[in-house]
Amino acid sequence: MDSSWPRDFVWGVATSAYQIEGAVREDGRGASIWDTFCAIPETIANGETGDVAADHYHRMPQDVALMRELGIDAYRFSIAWPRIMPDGVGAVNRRGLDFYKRLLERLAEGGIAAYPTLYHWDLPQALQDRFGGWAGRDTAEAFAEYADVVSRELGDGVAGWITLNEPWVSSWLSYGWGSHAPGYRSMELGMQAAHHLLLAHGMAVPVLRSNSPHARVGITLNFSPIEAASSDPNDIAAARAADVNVNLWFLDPLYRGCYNEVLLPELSFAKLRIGDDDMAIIGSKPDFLGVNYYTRFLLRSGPSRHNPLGEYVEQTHAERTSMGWEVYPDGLYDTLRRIHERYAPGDMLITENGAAYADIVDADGRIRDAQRIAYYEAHLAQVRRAMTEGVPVRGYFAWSLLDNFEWTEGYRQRFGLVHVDYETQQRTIKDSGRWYRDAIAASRAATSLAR
Ligand code: IFM
Repeated sequence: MDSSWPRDFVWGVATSAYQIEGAVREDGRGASIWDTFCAIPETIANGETGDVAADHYHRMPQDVALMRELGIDAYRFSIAWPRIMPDGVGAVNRRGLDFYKRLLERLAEGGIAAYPTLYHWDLPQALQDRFGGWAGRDTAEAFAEYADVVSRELGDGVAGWITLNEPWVSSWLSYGWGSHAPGYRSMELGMQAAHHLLLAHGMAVPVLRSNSPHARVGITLNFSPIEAASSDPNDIAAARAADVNVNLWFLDPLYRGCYNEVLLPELSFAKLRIGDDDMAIIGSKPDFLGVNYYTRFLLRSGPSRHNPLGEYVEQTHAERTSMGWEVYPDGLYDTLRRIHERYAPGDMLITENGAAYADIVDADGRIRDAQRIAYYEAHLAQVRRAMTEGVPVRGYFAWSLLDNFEWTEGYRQRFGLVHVDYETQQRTIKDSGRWYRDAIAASRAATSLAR
């Protein structure tokens, strides 16, 4: 890998609470919508849940030690809202806060900068029951209250706050397609949930800035180039609408103060409830934009059982990860250029990028995951290419530190740089983890030589 990275480039790893913590009924944590969703039969592969996950809640010191072994600069994790406020609003659970205080202390001891995400999809069930979750405006108000509590208590130890992770997933996919918790299937609700998530972000930004003045504040969005599967005008139109929905829906209000006028068929802005000041609240610019990138999609128009935008078709002969996602590193470069040219958001962080493969533990205990190394090498080369052309990417967080609960895919998809044996909870650094460690070390050595 090219080792000429800027001296202050941030090398990190990322995780999220529900995917690794487990301990869902411990120390006063309330229920989340993912606990409820996982309990619905045939929703999650093999009927799995996040009840135990990678048991990080009990193994946090060991996991921070692993981060130190990898030599990372920064750790992106998420805070479980139901641990802090079991009812979503009101009473604060000290034991939940203490867990994250201990985590921040360990990170500080190891010289690792903390990048907590406030919302990575585990909404307190109480807010779903009371307000309809993100379909209700009150959930945005509740989020601002939660952001206030957390940033007052933890703000000193944080380098960068991320308000939301991939709001496209927690709105359109969760309320529109029904694929994620809470599992609703109404595109109107998806649009309303998306708006309330943006509003929640906008309300939280000034709160975080005031309680945690040394930290930077950002938001993380997911991006995937979406191309028409053929030159058929219907496919082209479907891909255009899907591209706006997936890639631009959140950027337009954040950086231009309005929604994109290209809507999905059968939706109308007339049905969207927007308060008078909402767009101004949403438009208070974040300090950085978090970019999550994995793959691209080819879309054919027409009905699909799983996807209201059309039907995703496979690119023939393409290399794929075990998620079935095409390995398409150029898409990361294209995405970064496009965002930079269209919105000029300033600093960007790659807050997730990585690949799931069916890892094999060899007889000697090693995991020789050469494909994952190749994935990282190819994608980092595209990040570097974009940077060389002036796109201000300031850091990169590999997804993920550990194998973890991959939502509806359960534990069968392994994204970690570190292998987790779920029977014993034993951690083993994969070859990709060693490669990442060496790549970080090489980039540091190159910059110190250049000084
Ligand atoms: O595991 C997820 C993560 O929670 C959000 N971004 C995509 C990852 C891989 O699917």
